[in-house]
Amino acid sequence: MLPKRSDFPPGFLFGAATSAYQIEGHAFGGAGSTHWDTFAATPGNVVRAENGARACDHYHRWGEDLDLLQGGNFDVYRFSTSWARVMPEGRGAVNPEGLDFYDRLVDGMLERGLKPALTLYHWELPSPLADLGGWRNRDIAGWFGDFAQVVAARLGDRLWSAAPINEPWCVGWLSHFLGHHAPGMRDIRATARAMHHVLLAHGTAIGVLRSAGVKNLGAVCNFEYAQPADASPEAAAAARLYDAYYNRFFISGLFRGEYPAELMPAFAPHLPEGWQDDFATIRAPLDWFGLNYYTRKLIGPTGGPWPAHGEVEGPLPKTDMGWEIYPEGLHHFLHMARDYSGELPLFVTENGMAAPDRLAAGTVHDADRIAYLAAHLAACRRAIAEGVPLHGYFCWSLLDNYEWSLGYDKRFGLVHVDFETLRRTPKASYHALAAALQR
Ligand code: IFM
Repeated sequence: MLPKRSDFPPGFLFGAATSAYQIEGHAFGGAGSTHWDTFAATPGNVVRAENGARACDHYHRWGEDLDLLQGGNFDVYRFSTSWARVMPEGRGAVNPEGLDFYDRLVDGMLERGLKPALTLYHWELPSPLADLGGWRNRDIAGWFGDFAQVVAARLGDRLWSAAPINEPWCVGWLSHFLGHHAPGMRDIRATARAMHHVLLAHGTAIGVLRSAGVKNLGAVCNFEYAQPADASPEAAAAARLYDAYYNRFFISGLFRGEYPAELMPAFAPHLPEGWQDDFATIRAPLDWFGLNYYTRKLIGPTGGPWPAHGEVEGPLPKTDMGWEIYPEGLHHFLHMARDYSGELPLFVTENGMAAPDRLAAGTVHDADRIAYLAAHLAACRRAIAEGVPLHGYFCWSLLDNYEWSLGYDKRFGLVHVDFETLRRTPKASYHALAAALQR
């Protein structure tokens, strides 16, 4: 059973989240090439080499999608701008059609009583910037600042909130060390640089947005609970290291101006020269902090080169991603975030599950998703009761969409999308939330 709106403190906000490349349809409206287009076009990277060319065709169906948010009784819509739609080359010329699209979208939210919560960058790096080294190149902080300036000038007066970059860990580690996401690199020097530059770009953009008068600025990081795979000291050390580069690197940089000590022996030699001096920019004051949370991992030692650890399959029920369902992890990270950010308002900016949803007789009975959301909302309520300043919760995601290297198979939506006809069908979870969130 989902808790009701009235079970949360007055003013607590409920939202749903999406991202540009995952839903818009990047073939439309003059958007430039991104590193996801070329990554997907390279065999072996993405299931069936699927890409975001059409996705959910949100570019043309945005009105219907905003109606769904309004009909679901949501307060806030967390969306993102595609850098390559706004600036097809990543620098220089602006695509007026792209900016017009986001302008209409923001006005459409306001007309429906939805608060626009912008993320500037959710992973579709313009290809010409990837050619220059992308996140490995320190200049990206300036390029990103210029992009932030363009978006702020056009949308800034109507945004409810803005965050520069979604999930720095994915931009850095997942994409440059594990190679699972574009640009598909597997190199420790590239990783260390990307992880640092993503924070430098974040801080630069916060400065630009603040000067442009944009209000309510935050950061969004993703967290995964790292549980030792067994009771050995080796497993404890392995989980602690995983926790350091996954869960503490970015939040520690943002709020304490330092990186976790246990990472430094392996990582420091690969960080760009003078990295310590960048914390003045990185620590730009924030108005809120957002946590994306889905699962836990059991971590044990493997031997071999650093970090010499790996995942062990866990015993808990799993989502369609193979991710264990572990709401206690969200409770843990809400407390951890408060330890770093003090009394800053916190938001769960993403939480949800992929399920093997089937459309039958016009409905999707996703009882598993309702149970997942209920368990995680209960973890939120517990943290609030313990004094954690949690101010809102966003479901991932409004729509079934492009799940990156897993293509269109993994359905995270509250609303089912038929990727042939693009027909939207609200699932049982959507209806349950709409009822729970009635004002
Ligand atoms: O789909 C992604 C999203 O782009 C970022 N956070 C996690 C989601 C599920 O994997």
